[in-house]
Amino acid sequence: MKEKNKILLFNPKSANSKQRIPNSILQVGASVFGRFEFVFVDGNLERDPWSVIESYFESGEFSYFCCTVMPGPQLRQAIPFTKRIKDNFPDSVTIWGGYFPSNQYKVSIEAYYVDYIINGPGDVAFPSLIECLESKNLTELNEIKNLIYKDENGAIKKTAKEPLLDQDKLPRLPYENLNQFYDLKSYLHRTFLGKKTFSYHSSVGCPFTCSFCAVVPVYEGRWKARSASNIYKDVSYFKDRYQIEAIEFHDNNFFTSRERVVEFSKLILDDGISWWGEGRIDTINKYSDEELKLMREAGCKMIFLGAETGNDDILKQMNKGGTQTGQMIKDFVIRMGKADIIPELSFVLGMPADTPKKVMEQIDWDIKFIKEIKELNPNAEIIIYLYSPVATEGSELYEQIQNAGFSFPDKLEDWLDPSWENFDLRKNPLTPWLTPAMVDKIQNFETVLNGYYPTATDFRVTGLKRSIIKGISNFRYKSGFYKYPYEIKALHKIWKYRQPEIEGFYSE
Ligand code: B12
Ligand code: SF4
Repeated sequence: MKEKNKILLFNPKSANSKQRIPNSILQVGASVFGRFEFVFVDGNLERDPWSVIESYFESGEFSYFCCTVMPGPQLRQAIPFTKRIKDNFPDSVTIWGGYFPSNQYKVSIEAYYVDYIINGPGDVAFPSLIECLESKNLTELNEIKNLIYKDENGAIKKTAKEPLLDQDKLPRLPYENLNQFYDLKSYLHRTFLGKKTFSYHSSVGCPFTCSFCAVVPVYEGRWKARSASNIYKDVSYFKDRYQIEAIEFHDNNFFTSRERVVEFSKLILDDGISWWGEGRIDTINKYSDEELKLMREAGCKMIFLGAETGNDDILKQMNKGGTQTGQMIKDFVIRMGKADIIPELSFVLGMPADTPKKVMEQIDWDIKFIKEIKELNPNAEIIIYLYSPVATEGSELYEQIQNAGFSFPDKLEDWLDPSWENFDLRKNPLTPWLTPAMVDKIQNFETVLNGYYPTATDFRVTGLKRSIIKGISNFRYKSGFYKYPYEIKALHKIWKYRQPEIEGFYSE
């Protein structure tokens, strides 16, 4: 009889083009490499992933359907496929991991078709769970850290969190193994940074506890990183084997340790590789001008930064920790201009306030601030999100949003509703304090802004097209008349203006 303990690791579709290496399932694969047999199915590269999954399970060799889940579009495959597995192969075990089930764990584990959730890092939790299930000794489940499950009485159990592991001691990602399923070259795309861009995740968590951020409930202000020399080893492997020209670092906060960034910059200085990462303004503002210069010479072309707002009171309310102020954002974009590194600033508009008038005033204030930033550094890229609350229970902001009448769906399938998907994309808030007029104002301003300042990183809108859009948006931008910007929208549509806030990072 065939052994029936194989594992299927599934990455639901999250991108229509420029698919990235599915680091989440790759790292989960690393954790069981050599111990259990596993296969990868990448929804980003399969035309019909369900038929691939089904044929694996029909072979009778698979027991474990394991799925990584981010909020938003990934749910479109994660939910129905997991349900079908449970319905069609009732003996199978379904395991979810990633930010969605870690944060929305109640609604996820309540679904009859999700058996287990790995809450945060799965490097030890996942192999321990499989071993426990294989040994059929379920009494030991509660000793596995980072696990969420229902006990025999149907009560939800959330086990203790494991301390973050030494990232240098984790097993190497099984790239060659993934390559047997999907040619690694299909993950190395042309971006603003270079012809073949490699995606890498070099640290876990974040030392800050911003009240609106999904990383906080999972990592609780902890951060641990791979050393610069270890990152460089992997980069060199991809440079030698695949001639990569660029890297996008997927860390929540790549620049947390200045020493690590400086050391990495020195290592990669002569490789001619461009790179991008996410950081905090108040952290990077502590870097010296020489260090910024070194980073730029070493290939750091652009940094994504959560500016959120220039209003110091709201910054406090967001509990960003650290020392960021509106003035610091202004000083910082000037420094970045001098260092020739593009600051990509994300703003969150539409925070709750006591009265609708105050909400609107704050929106107007933020719009004015963003315009000032653009004047100080026209190359600064601006990304505007509508505030979508994350349930960081216990925070003041969480109480405020609950009091304002907001709540998440109480059934997993309800997350498939288009309005919730848009909520995850931070495009259509279901937040009761934002009126349609407010949402329109923010979105219309964004259209006019993108018209007046076409994004520097979009290689599809260049030359004459750029000047035309800019010319047409000029009056609106300067006069503050943002309503009904249909003519700009039409041009963006024709020339396929990208939306970095939906499509992912700068470099789509
Ligand atoms: C790469 C990435 C993407 C890629 C696609 C990734 C893919 N899978 O194909 C793209 C750019 C398409 C993307 C899009 C979006 N993303 Co995204 N993305 C990331 C990013 C930067 C890295 C993910 C990653 O590879 N991590 C590396 C791996 C190793 O870490 P990990 O996923 O945490 O995995 C570990 C554990 O979580 C666990 N685990 C994870 N999955 C599984 C599965 C199983 C079975 C098990 C056992 C364990 C397990 O074990 C792993 C190893 O320890 C994360 C932030 C981050 N740093 O993680 C955001 C992040 C996940 N994305 C996020 C969001 C919101 C989105 C969007 C929905 C919206 C947006 N505005 O960006 C869009 C959706 C658009 C779309 N079309 O789908 C948020 C989620 C927030 C939340 N509320 O939960 C994050 C956390 C960013 C953030 N800080 O806001 N994303
Ligand atoms: S600094 Fe960024 S990643 Fe860290 S908690 Fe704040 S928003 Fe989240």
